[in-house]
Amino acid sequence: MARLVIVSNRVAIPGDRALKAGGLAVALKEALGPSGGLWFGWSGDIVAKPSDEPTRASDGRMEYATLDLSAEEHETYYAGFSNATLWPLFHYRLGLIDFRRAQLKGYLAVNARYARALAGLIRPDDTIWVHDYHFIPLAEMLRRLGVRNPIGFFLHIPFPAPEVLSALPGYEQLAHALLAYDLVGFQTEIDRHAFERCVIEHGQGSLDARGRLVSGERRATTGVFPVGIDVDEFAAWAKKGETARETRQLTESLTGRKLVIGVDRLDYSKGIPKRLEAFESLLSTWSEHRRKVTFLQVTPISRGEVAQYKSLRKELEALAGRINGKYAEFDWNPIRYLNKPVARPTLAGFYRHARVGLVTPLRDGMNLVAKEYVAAQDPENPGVLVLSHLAGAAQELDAALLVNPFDPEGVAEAIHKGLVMPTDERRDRWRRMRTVLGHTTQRDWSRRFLAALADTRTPAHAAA
Ligand code: ADQ
Repeated sequence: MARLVIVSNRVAIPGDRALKAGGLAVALKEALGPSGGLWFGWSGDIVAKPSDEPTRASDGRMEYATLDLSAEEHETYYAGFSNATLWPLFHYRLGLIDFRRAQLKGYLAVNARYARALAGLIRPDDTIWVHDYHFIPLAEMLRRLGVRNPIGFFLHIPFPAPEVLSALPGYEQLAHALLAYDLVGFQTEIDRHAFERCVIEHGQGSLDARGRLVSGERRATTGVFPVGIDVDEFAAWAKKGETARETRQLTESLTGRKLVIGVDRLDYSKGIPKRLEAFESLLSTWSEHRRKVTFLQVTPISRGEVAQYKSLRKELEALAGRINGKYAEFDWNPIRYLNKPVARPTLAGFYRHARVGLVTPLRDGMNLVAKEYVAAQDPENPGVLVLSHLAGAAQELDAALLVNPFDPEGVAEAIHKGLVMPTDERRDRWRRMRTVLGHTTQRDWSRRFLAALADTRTPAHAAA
């Protein structure tokens, strides 16, 4: 069987504790799952003189190859261009972009170094699957080094509309670089369409009769592959977690109060300040919930070295403190704000106990927390998902209470509705969402993507 080679910024080497709270790591582990393969990316280490020779490791059928970064590469490629330019740009936050030419140069140089190291590891029958915005130019560089294997790209975050993308200096090259992949996959049709528009409207390519984007020798198929979760596993964790020690401690501490839960990496795309404002608005408008409801927001620190993330952390600490100061009683604190990761099976138990799951990103590729919250519910007594219509997950989970995350009063109204919703309506909404989750599990996601990638190389497809 052909070997699968996965490329992503971070590689979840067994025992690496730094990778606990991230959607991509969770999604990829399953893709490589039983058949194994090679996982290539950054080791997570910053060293004075990084070697161009990858460090190899293996675990059963899984092989790992990682490269270290220099401090300058980490600053320009990772913290700079990837996370202070592409991340805000792709999440429609033009005001947060901090573009520097030196960072773009560093991004291209790291991609080139990765391409050279990876080209040395590739076997003729390998299939290569590249993940996310850190590696947009990788296929173009691999092709220049003579790699002819099928190469697919999946974007876990949104793809911006052309009007937004064009704020990036050199955006044309970036969009064109994606055409060097055989398959470019997106979370939603909105993202796929935005990419197609960028390529066509800015003159980098055109559509052929098979719907592929064509530019010179390049022919890229596009597709929509919403990332899913392992629903049964998560449901089993939640059931078990219901009686786990941490869940018991949590429920005992609530002394009968209803729980509202939010779980996110500390990231400005997740809309956490507006969410806290929404909870404040709930307490001020529906005073009957005071002392009756507790909001638990679990937010592990992420990208702590990037300036915008540092200031967000300060903002949230101040906001949670202010709201608690305003409403807390000697025996009740409205908001419990945690900065540490919680093991996913424990989170599952917490979700199951929460009457409302609050998932209100200002923009999100998919948002796996929304899906996990649904999977974790007790079918007889399910909680209510309040979901931003700007998360990719809203394209599938339309039986949630959909909200606009920029409207704290509207979100407060939805939380109130969730807190008082009759059991029948909760069950009905939950059943509809649970059915949808069953259609796009994590396994389906990788299978569908890899089948579509293989398809791009069949003679029927290759013939224009
Ligand atoms: P993320 O932005 O990291 O992922 P998300 O999809 O919500 O966001 O996934 C987060 C994952 O980390 C979930 O599995 C969650 O359980 C876990 N997690 C979050 N907070 C945690 C905590 N406090 N403790 C432990 N685990 C925690 C990116 C994109 C998303 C896309 C995914 C997958 O930004 O839009 O859904 O990739 O494609």
